[in-house]
Amino acid sequence: MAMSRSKATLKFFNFPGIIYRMILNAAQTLLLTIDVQNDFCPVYTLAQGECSGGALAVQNGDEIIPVLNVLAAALVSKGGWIAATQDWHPAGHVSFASSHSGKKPADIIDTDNVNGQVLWPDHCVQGSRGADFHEKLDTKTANLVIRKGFRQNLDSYSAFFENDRKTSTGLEGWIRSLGINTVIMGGLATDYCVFYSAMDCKRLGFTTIVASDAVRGVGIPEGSVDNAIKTMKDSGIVFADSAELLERLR
Ligand code: VGL
Ligand code: ZN
Repeated sequence: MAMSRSKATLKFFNFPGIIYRMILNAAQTLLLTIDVQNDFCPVYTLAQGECSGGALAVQNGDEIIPVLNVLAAALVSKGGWIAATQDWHPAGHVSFASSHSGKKPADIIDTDNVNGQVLWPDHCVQGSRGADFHEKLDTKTANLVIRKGFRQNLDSYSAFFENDRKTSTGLEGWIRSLGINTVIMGGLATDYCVFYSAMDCKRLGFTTIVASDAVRGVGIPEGSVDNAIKTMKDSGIVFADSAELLERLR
């Protein structure tokens, strides 16, 4: 038991200097929960008590919710910060395959604003049940909800910048004005919204940590989850599981 614990530590805090020293000062730390919405989860409850499957369900996506709730509770109790993003598209959004004749989900097109836009099934339509946060996610503790992808002709994966890579969501300013310097990320999906958010976060100069047991991936195209994880680690983004993070939180 003790052995596997220290192995996990070595595996996740594999950057020189960080492994022994990393302490998370709650007052300067944000938990950023990415897109834990019904449409990204395999099953969700409708208002009438019936169930539906998410339009763009990530396999086992709902398994991360209890992990995120525990992290959020711990962080809040120590004076930390919580923000949650919500994918929030108008009907007929540019990222929907149904908006382009002859196209199907997973096809890739060039749009006015973005080359290489992946097309998706209709999902997270503004005001729909699918766009709601999953009912098990504790959103009471969220200090900020940030919506993205609400422009008709522009998609957004990252919590910081839309897919033209220029249009800000405002999150960076909010973080800086509160003196936050460390962002712990979890949510959906590892290879899209978590990936782009984490890469922007790191590039903006914040210490960026992915809660490794609080993310799940889409896997389109094949290999995208492994590629995303490798690119994040190569960029200096830290991967740590929630147990490790809880231990390091002050
Ligand atoms: C996402 C595809 C389309 C995500 C959002 O949250 O990762 N993926 N829109
Ligand atoms: Zn979307």
